Amino acid sequence: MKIRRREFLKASAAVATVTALGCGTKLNALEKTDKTVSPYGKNKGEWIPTTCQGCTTWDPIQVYVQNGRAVKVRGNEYSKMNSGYCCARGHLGLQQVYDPDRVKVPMKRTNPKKGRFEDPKFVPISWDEALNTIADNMMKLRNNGEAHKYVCFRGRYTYTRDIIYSSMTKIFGSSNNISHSAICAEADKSGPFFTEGLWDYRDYDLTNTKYLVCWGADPLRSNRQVPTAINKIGEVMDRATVVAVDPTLTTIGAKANEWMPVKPGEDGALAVAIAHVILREGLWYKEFVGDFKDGKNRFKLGEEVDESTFKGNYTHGLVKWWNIELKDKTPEWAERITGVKADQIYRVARGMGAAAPKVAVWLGPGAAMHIRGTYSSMAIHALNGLMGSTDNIGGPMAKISPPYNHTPSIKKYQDTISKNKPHVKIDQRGYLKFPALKKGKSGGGVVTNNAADGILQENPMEIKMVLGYMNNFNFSGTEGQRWDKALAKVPFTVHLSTHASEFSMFADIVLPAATTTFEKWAWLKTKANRIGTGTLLQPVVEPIWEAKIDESEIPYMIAEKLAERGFDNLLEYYQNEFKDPDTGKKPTNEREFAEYATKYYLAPMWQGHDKGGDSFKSWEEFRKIGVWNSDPYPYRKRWGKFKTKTHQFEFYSETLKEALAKHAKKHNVDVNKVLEVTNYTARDEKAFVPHYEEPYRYGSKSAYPFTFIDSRSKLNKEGRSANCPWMQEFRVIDVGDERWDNVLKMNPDDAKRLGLKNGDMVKITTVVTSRKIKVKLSEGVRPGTVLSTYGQGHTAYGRIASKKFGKEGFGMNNNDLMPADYDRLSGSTARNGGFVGVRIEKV
Ligand SMILES: Nc1nc2c(c(=O)[nH]1)N[C@H]1C(S)=C(S)[C@@H](COP(=O)(O)OP(=O)(O)OC[C@H]3O[C@@H](n4cnc5c(=O)[nH]c(N)nc54)[C@H](O)[C@@H]3O)O[C@H]1N2
Ligand SMILES: Nc1nc2c(c(=O)[nH]1)N[C@H]1C(S)=C(S)[C@@H](COP(=O)(O)OP(=O)(O)OC[C@H]3O[C@@H](n4cnc5c(=O)[nH]c(N)nc54)[C@H](O)[C@@H]3O)O[C@H]1N2
Ligand SMILES: [Mo]
Repeated sequence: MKIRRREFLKASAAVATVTALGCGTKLNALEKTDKTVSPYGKNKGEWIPTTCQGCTTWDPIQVYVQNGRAVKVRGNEYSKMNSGYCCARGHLGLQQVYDPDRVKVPMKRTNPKKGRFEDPKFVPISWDEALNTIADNMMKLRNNGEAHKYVCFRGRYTYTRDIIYSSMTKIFGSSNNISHSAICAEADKSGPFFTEGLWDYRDYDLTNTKYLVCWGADPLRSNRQVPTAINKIGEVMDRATVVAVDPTLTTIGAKANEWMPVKPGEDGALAVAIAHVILREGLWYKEFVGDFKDGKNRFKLGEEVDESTFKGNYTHGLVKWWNIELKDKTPEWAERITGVKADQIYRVARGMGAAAPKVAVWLGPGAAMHIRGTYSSMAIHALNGLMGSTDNIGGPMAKISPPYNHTPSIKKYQDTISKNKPHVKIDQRGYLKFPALKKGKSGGGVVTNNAADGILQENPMEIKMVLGYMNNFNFSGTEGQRWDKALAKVPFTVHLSTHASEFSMFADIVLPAATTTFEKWAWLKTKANRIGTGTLLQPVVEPIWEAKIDESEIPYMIAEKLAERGFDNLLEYYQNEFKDPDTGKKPTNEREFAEYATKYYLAPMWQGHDKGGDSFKSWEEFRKIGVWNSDPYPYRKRWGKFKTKTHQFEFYSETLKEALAKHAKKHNVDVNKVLEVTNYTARDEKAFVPHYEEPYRYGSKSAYPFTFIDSRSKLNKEGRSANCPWMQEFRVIDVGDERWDNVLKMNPDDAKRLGLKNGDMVKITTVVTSRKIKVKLSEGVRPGTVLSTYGQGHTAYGRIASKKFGKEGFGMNNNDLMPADYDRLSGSTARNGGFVGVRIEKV
């Protein structure tokens, strides 16, 4: 392993040729700066604020820049949401921006054949040729009445996203803007929404919590406030009890007072058993939940309770929930299902009750992103309702939004094509099978991963042009093979990317995108520590080679080319609506546009607002600080004002009931029919309360005896860090993982039974396909399960990520093995919850 690494470092330092794209031209991205820059510490430099996008913490950071070169990263000292820290992923950014394998100039495909292992035979072209080709293709669609056959795919993004994603798509004449959100973590939001009307990730009051339950999330590794969690965990451990609910040993699990190694997908059973104990033992937080009118607890094993005896305070439907679901759900029952011991369930439930309301149940996608995930998500989050901890001291809470300008209306710029575009989307959201009930609306959410099937089926329309940015769906979506087929079918695809990733390999044109964080104008909203922030991204270095900003410069340049061809609505919109807020000047080129647009969105932060928190005198001042902090979130802000149907915390979800009824009515069926075609087991009233559903599983237990677990690395920047040597070198910081490799972790007891030892190669098979991978024995996975950390198995991206570019990567991409299916109530792609059965054979 070491030899290979040394060889690589030597090779990449000497000459960086753009072999990644098969272009053959010699371009050395590092040449100029390497000669002029002294090592960090000797030369005077400057700390410039920007924002890390290594994960969804969106950490305000600073980059140390010497002679135009970024050399060091740290947390932004002015940020109150991260306590001035950043994590390991922040540092990896340096190897992304200076990666010799970056796409450096626009590229054109010369091999018309498209396939995963088909060499695109990219050749470099000028920006002018690239943009002319794109504009010609777009105008052809418009002229043929086919503008709606254009689709924009968005992966990771910032809040300047609407410029390319929404406004450009819609003004052009298509409804097809498809985000990555449903391969991310939508089911993590659906539980909080159907209980308390919050379609969002929560903040957690770690400074005051006395009982922290990390459920299918590892806040020290991933989720959305990593630096704060790392910074605070010491004092949390001193003050609070910490519980990890995860079938694998995570970092938080290793530190926790209790590890509940739940069987994958059985979380609902654990949650309702905890709720059962809390109710039977009268441990709920009365001030929030309410109480029996005479103060006498009637929750007795197996007994129905008369609803009229209970009065809810800020909650609705507690007795209904008991009667419909909880009354028989004892810890002993749950032990048989979850594999977690009954006495541990009692202990945790009682501990939570004693700490209430300072209890934070930190729900993550691990417990929610599976085929019946919305109900797990509801059951787990409902515990925050019982504890009265939601929006309360020591608990989970909503956020304060920073002051900002909204995206300007496109109305004035819409011609008849734009106005009359069909309002159906290629991901089939809102179809009977895909309720995707974001914020309670049928088809309100995205079904990202199903867009591949939509394209293949030409339903609801044929797709003739794809523009994707910062996305890599044939790598990041389960059963990505479908994306390969879909993309091979699309006649014209453009990818805005820093690297020749798996998606780029299907593109007709690849445009060199500016690296987020380092080369980009944009902004983000984040939260942690009860502080909402608005945080700036600015170019801390000049773009490498010919890179341009995906969410501002490139759409502007496309708009110019469309205007040359007689369609100037988009350019007019960009120029009239994104003037410099300081001078009122219209942008005259893409660079000005990128800065003005960012200034425009952030103007209230530096021009004045009445939101409390920080204020700045000028744009220049804001650029130096880089982050706006709110005042602390006021506790109990939403009590009595939840955005549910009853404005209460709903243990019986009137909100879900209404949403399901509307979706059913739209399709002339009843709610039970919806539940049947969407693969949930609940019928009738049960569908409206948080409850346990047996996990849906692909592959019988006899043919596929193991359950597959997908987890993420501390060093994953979603799918974007595998080409960084540091990511490969330090992989050992994830429990059981190996450097420069990808291993299948297996419990030693199972390995013994199969006669396997460390390093043996096995064939792993699911209902989709087989792969070969090395086995690693690890006590950190429960017997009966196997685990592979997501992020390896790139066949493209660069010379590090893919061991042999265009051919094979380290180990396997988990998504190749996992069947594409969904938690259809939220539209989410299933990747957790043990829905994939696997067979392991020695090879
Ligand atoms: N099995 C499995 N699958 C997963 C996950 C998992 O845990 N397990 N995680 C899921 C989650 S939570 C998410 S959010 C999605 C993310 O999935 P996607 O939204 O598809 O994002 P990435 O996989 O990070 O790929 C982004 C692509 O953008 C390009 N790129 C990289 N850096 C930049 C840049 O700075 N600018 C631009 N314009 N382009 C860039 C590269 O081509 C890169 O491949 O993946 C999901 N997929
Ligand atoms: N290091 C790092 N941090 C990140 C990202 C990243 O790529 N890298 N990406 C960001 C993004 S986009 C997202 S969406 C978040 C997601 O971040 P998290 O909320 O932390 O989610 P995952 O990292 O996917 O972790 C899922 C956990 O669930 C466990 N799990 C799997 N199946 C089950 C189950 O059935 N029940 C239970 N209880 N647990 C199960 C897995 O073992 C794993 O530990 O992280 C963000 N932060
Ligand atoms: Mo995500």
